[in-house]
Amino acid sequence: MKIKSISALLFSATCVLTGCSGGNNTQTAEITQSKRTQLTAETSSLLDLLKKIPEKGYIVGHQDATLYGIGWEFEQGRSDVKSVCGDYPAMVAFEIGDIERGIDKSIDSVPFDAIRAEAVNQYKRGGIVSISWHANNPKSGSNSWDISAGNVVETVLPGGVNHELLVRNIDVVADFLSSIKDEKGTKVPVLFRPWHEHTGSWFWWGADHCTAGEYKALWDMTMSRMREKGVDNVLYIYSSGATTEEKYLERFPDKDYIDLIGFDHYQFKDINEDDSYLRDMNSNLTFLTRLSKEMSKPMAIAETGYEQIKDDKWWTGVLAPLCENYPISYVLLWRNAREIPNHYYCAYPGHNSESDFMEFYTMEKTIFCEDLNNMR
Ligand code: BMA
Repeated sequence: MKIKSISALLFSATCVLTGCSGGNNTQTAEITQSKRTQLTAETSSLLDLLKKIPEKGYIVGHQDATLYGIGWEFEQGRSDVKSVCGDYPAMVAFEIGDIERGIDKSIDSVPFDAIRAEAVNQYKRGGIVSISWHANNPKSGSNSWDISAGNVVETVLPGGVNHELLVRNIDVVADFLSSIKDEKGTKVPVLFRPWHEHTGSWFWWGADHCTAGEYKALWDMTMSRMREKGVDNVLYIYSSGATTEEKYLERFPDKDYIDLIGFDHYQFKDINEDDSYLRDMNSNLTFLTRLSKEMSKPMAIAETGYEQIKDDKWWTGVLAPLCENYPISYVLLWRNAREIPNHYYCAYPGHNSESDFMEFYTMEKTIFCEDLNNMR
């Protein structure tokens, strides 16, 4: 049991989408509803919760936390985070790349049925679920990192030769998101993060491979499909790579589509030799803090980590000070791959940073699953 003094917060489920921000709420809600499906009550409450989180601290999330970890996979109830500190991450995130191929397993060799089941388990234990989609390249048929086919985005927009194919792929994603339900039939609210890291150019939807207008149109077609499919249990995250405010805003889609704003960024080198991680994080978090207030949208570090965590005090020495300085709702740590040597981002039993992770866990501001339940 974690010793923390989190008092209960009252979370109102009355605000729908942008409705909590003051100003002309009625008008905002009308505009929003014309472009979005009305959210389920649970999904609307989740957005309200995410808005209030920074008053108490920040949620700690881990990619694929309950599916596999270092030296294990698919063991009911297991998670590297839990093995270290005794509790689950308050957010468990999943990846559905390859779902559009109509096959059983994801790009990371995880059965989609297991993703659905673990998303439901996370919801039932009072946690939050996030999903990313490394969409395959519809022009080449290869994966999202295939940037050899030139401008693919223009070919998937209405009138383009690959339009029907991407529509079909989005429909598959929409059906999967809608299918995540508990035993009572309640749809599990999901934070969905498509078309991410687009300010970089490593994905076919990245900055060098399409214009800002085409990127925004990609969101238009995605959202119009989601609406036509009646997807009502999803909040959408706009998440760039580390960038400038100007570039962040240049490709920002219609604001009514976006519920949370964030960015993805990783540490690659020892902070004492190269402090660019800290500088990039601070500059991105600074402009996001301003945008978050202006847009009334919660903000997040949507992916981060230091592969292998080659710093025994990284949790309390690097990550926590960054997260505490800005009103983020959550930070998501990338996966502890069981199939790629040394591709891990979270402490596990026996890792050098284990005791520091434990300290991180007991910090006042970090919110794990039990903390989140105490706040509801
Ligand atoms: C990347 C790596 C890959 C993985 C992909 C999607 O960052 O972890 O191994 O396939 O994410 O989860």
